[in-house]
Amino acid sequence: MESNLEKVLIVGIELPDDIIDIETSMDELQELVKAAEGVVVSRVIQKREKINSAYFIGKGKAFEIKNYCDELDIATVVFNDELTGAQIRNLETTINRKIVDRTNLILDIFASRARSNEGKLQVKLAQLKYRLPRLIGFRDYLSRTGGGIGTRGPGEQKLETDRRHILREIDNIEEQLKEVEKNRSVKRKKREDSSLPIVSLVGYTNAGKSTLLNKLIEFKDEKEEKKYVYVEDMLFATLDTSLRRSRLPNGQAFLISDTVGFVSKLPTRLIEAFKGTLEEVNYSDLLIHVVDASSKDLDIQLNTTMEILKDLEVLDKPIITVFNKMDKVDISNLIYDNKLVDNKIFVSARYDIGLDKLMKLIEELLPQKYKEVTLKIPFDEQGLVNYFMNNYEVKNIDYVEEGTLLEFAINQIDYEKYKTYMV
Ligand SMILES: Nc1nc2c(ncn2[C@@H]2O[C@H](COP(=O)(O)OP(=O)(O)OP(=O)(O)O)[C@@H](O)[C@H]2O)c(=O)[nH]1
Ligand SMILES: [Mg+2]
Repeated sequence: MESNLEKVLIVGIELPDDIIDIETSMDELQELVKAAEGVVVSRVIQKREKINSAYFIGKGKAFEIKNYCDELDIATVVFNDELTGAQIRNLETTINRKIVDRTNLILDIFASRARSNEGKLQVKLAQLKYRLPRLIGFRDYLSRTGGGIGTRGPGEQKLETDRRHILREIDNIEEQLKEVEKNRSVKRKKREDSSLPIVSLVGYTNAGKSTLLNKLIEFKDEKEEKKYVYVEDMLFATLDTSLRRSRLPNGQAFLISDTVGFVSKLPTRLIEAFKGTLEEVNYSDLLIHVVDASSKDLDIQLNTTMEILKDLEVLDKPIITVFNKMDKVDISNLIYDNKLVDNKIFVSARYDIGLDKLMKLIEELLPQKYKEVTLKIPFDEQGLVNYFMNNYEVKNIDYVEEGTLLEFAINQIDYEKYKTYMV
């Protein structure tokens, strides 16, 4: 298999005002290359005062890199930051290899992973918008290199390089996305009617969000079917939003959503494009911010997620910060900025540590306004009895002449709807 992987050299520059340690950032870039089905053969880091506007790195360094590529038989050079069209073209001419920047790499991964129609449209839109100002740098290598990293489109479509065509495509996709958006609001409306609270999992990619979702739906009744989501030790395993049902210890049913993970230097264009998918987060009642506690750069992970949440304007919602993978680290060794953390809890999703406590915390923090009621449901409305039995912890059930008496704590929305049944 190894021989099928595209051989890649990664290049980064270290600047005086870097927030992220360059080695850490390059490690992550290496993981991204892996996720794009490439293999990193070597890495080059250049320390600079500022970016070279023509070559990104120094021109001399570019020649050096060309030599490495010849020696090591490398096809593709991936840069740790976003490049301009001119930089791509100059680097390509000098190094004589395919040049891919971090943004394009991420777009490429998303392109090959997107499954839903909406996801594909979102990625395609982001790709076209990325390409538009860089066409000079792109035309050549698309024809020369024959595919691979940086050239993939969603659903195996070859990416267009003609300017007018791209502009038309952008309009076209934006129209289609509006249509999809409309349909989604319909679905959301339906969900609102069902009045179940929504809890959203958010956080850095590979933190364990999907693993946690799979564990939290275990709390459902035995008889209900559990639809597990995809888990993989790889960046961006999840792209599409999934929604599942679970149940709190108090019996209250709720919906839990899993969505795309974040990464540092995530292209803003991509966040823009994914705002539709991430909008789910806007409609949730509680956020669970999952962090990989064993990561070397906890603060970067915490910060990246918090910045994006701020961008999505959802910081007013209650947040539980879940430090996951505690099976790998000692609590006393954790170093992080407490200002980035709310309602923290330490768990291991994989080894079932702390999950009962987490459920209790969700129950506590999920804003819910309940009222103790007794409803009398006429016998010809058995469906309603089933609904309450399925969604609430019914404390008492009694049969009288005119119907079924149910005693339980009802939520605000259902209360308004069914208060005529109150006795
Ligand atoms: N050791 C350990 N590994 C875990 C734990 N939870 C998840 N993992 C592993 O971490 C990797 C990533 O897990 P996922 O659940 O796919 O992570 P995610 O946050 O959904 O990632 P993306 O979908 O890529 O954003 C998998 O290999 C999991 O098995 C844990 O508690 N302990
Ligand atoms: Mg996932």
